Amino acid sequence: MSGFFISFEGGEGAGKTTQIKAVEKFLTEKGYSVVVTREPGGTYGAELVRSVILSGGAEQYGTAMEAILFAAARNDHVEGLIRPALEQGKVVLCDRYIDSSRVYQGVTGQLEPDFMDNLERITIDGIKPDLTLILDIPAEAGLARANLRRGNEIVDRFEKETLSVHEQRRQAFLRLAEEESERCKVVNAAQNIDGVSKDILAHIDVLLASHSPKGA
Ligand code: T5A
Repeated sequence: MSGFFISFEGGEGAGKTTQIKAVEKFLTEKGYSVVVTREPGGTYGAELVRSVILSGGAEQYGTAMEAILFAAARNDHVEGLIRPALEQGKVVLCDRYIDSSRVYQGVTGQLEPDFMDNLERITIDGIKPDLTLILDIPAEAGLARANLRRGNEIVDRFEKETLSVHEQRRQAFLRLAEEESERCKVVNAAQNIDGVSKDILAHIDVLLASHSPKGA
């Protein structure tokens, strides 16, 4: 692998999509070849699975089935887009990845750690992010942003859950960051957009200093 892989994680409305655009601009201006993608989704098949999951179409089959669907979408995404891009020396910026499954399905979905670990291992087959930026914001503030952005559109499968569930997810992301502190960096996402970007770019500068992909 000669490229590198950055994932963006956090609760609803934390600002991941907004910040990915800023990072894409920053890296492109430096001459990197950048691929921006998202989960669930990113490939044709995974986008189909995305619409089934986020519409709530799989909820009736239970959390384990949803986790398997996320994994199926992720495997298609890894093999169809992420791994080939990394092999070509590109930088992949992904809006959510394994940590969202760990938190949403594993922690608040209450699935067995062994089940989640095995599913993840088989699904990603070694493709782990070099850097994961966890955008941290109180759940209420993130949901308020997500509500503003959504306007009249219907609230999705996961956004509709209670404030307490969203706050548990926030705490779970923070625990993950402690457990994998080399890979995961927490950024205060409650600041204004420029403040968040500044903190994110500081982490990316550290990554760039230690990693120079082919074709950059
Ligand atoms: N999921 C996903 C799982 O359960 N398991 C998994 O394995 C995976 C991969 C995906 C859902 O699926 C779940 C998690 C999610 O519930 P999604 O539509 O992709 O659904 O949802 P999110 O990733 O949560 O996307 P959001 O759009 O809600 O949040 P973002 O991308 O974090 O926020 P963004 O950038 O769109 O910003 C939201 C609004 O806030 C403003 C923006 O302009 C925008 O209007 N904003 C700010 N305002 C003030 N200050 C700032 N610093 C701001 N930054 C952004």
